[in-house]
Amino acid sequence: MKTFLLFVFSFLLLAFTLAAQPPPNNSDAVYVKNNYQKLEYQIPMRDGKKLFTSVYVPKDQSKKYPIMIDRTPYSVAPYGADKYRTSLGPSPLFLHDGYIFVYQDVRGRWMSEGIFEEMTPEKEIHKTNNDVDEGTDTYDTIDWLIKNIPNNSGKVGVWGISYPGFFTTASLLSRHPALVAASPQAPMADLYRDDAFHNGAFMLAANFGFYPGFTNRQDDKPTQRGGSRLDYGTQDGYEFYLKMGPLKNSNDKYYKDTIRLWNEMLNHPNYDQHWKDRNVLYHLHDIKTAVLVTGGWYDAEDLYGAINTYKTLVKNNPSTPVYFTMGPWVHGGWARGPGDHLGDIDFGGPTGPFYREKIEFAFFSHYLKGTDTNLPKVSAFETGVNRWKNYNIWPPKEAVEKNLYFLPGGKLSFDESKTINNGFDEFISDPNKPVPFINAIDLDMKREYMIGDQRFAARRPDVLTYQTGLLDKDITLAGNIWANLKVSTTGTDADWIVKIIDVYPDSAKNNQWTGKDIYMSHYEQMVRSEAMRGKFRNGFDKPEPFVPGKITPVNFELQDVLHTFKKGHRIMVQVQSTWFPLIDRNTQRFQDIMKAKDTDFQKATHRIYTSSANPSYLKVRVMDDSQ
Ligand code: PG9
Repeated sequence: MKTFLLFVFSFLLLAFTLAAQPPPNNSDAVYVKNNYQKLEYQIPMRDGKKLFTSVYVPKDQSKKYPIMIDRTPYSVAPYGADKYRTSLGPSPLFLHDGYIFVYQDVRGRWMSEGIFEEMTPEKEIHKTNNDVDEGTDTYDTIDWLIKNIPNNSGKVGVWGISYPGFFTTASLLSRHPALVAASPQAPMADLYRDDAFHNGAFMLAANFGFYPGFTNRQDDKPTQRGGSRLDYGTQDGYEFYLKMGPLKNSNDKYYKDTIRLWNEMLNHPNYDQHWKDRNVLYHLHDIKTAVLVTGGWYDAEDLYGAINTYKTLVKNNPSTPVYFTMGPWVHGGWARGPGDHLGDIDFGGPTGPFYREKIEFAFFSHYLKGTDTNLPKVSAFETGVNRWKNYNIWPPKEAVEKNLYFLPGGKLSFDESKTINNGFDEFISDPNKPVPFINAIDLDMKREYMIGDQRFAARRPDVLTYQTGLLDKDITLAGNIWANLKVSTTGTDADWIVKIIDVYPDSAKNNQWTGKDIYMSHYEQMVRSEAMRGKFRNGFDKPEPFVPGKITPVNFELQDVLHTFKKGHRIMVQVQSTWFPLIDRNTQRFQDIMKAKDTDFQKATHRIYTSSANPSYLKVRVMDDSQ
């Protein structure tokens, strides 16, 4: 017994000693504690709701500091004035340069009062104090901070990545005069086209996995309790979602209608008012704040948001300074780490530190502290050749629109004359044997799918492949891409997935990041990919059936690229009709797929036409020095 008590005492002594020690040897964490004081407030909004706000003020009170705000639905933890974050600001450069850092739980999330609404609909007209949205909450927050936090310079910046990126974009709608700089990064812009659906196809794995963790609260009661994660019972997402069957089983078998935001996805498969209310792009006018929009070419979540937030701001606010950075990054990949590769692909060196210092830090220092800058309006990383390019506008005006035609025999050419009469290719699409979206076992939306080798798909009979001959010079695509297909199906609905691929020469050598048993020789690297649910071809708010066998145009946009296909490479396009479990399966019948039953899923024979009368092609923007 004595031995046991001695053991317990020793264990407790060790545990106490460890807990009392300063944070692990993270110099930033130590710097935060030594140089900043943490304060916590419940800031009152105009409708009386209070938002929980952590404020970190420099201990050196000999000068004034700008305020940097991050408004988030993901918690401002750690809670408690004696518990500190281990770093502050978009990067440690800000921490060491000295700012007042403000972190706020947005309305309805974690320790803030109110009810959370997905991508809070913007009201535009605010008649009473109850007409609140993210613009008014940001206005009230900034106004309170300026008046109550000592030693602030009266200048405010806002930044955020992903959902906080949306709240940053929404902060612009406060139009508060102190808000001089904002950086929405990977911002959701139109939830229907960002995280929820892609041209009407539902982003299954990403959303099914996201909402239980996000749903730690569905009422007006502040809490520090976190969300949950479903025990899938397997690591094989393809198998799990195939076994789950129709989407209605997500509630019948797992969520039991307990997750409001998940049900909002299932109940709104078309682009209806629910989604139009959650498109902040409609409101980006009369903006005076300088903006730096940041995104990643390989962002699987909010690529649409970054590109279209930039394009909309520039279009609607011609005299406002709007900057744009697109790097070879996954969702939020610029915020930390080297950013020197993704999957098997080498970017020729670190890209993250360059962005954090020469773009992001330079932007905020200029507008908040008056430092000089010669920051170009657009900084875009050119993949394929791994170099940064600067432009005045995106996409660059030099890029010329050209068509890449799908030709018989699996050929691809800029030369339309090569199309022939009555050309078409066909395949049988079976939703019960869907094409995997990645050649890997994973439960979620494994982000490497955006750049991975596509040979696993090319060799399936339900994937059509078209490719150019060996390029005799570099071809650079700069800007968005449109798929213009002529199709037919024996069904009454179909999904069309188009993938643009950079085919390496057989002589290509492995690099330091090439995975085990992978060969870069003849590697088929994904450059850009997108899905289109065919029934939405004439509008996401007006689904229409296909007439079986009738040749029908299906045109849709793929997100922008800046990619060079080098001399000796080939350009490849793959077309398929399932992409699982990245997107849900189409029953290939005209119906509300969210309410489908097992027996609704049917095989269908799909055709892509490659004839002179019904050409299928990609419309791309080619940089004139590479034509
Ligand atoms: N892209 C993240 C997200 C995923 C799913 C739903 C809503 C948002 C994010 O923006 O945080």
